[in-house]
Amino acid sequence: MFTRPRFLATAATVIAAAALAGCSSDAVPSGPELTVTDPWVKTAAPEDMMSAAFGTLTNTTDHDVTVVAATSDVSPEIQLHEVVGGQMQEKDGGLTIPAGASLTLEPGGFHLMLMGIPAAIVAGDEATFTLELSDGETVTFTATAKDFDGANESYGSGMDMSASPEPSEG
Ligand SMILES: [Cu+2]
Repeated sequence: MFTRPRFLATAATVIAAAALAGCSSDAVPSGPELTVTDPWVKTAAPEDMMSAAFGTLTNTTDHDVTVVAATSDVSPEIQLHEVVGGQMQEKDGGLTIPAGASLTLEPGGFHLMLMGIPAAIVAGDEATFTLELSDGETVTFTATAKDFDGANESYGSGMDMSASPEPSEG
């Protein structure tokens, strides 16, 4: 048996990260900063109190876009939620979509949380949502309601809504 130890000199490669140049402030986007694809909202009965909306948000600009709030005709209050360690919570600072990238809102991940829905949301219903961006722009989209069983468990276990009927924010 014959082995020859070999030592390979490896040239270190230095990669210099190019600083991102600030883009022209004159550019005014002609279309929406965000496009929303495949939006849907989970069907719910009023006694459920809560529902959630999902979809894919695509940033059409060359800068980060942050959704800071959302409103809808089917819910008096909407929170921006994320799921961390199996529990959902409000996403501090809103939902940021990097330049040119997409963020998918899906069961088990980011979602728009509908709080205190006043009326049933039944399959096939169309709900209008408006996203408020950090720069003051708004993006409106229509989501179709569809049944989704899986979301019940994760939302029920993630939030003790039933245990604290009174608002505890403050
Ligand atoms: Cu939630």
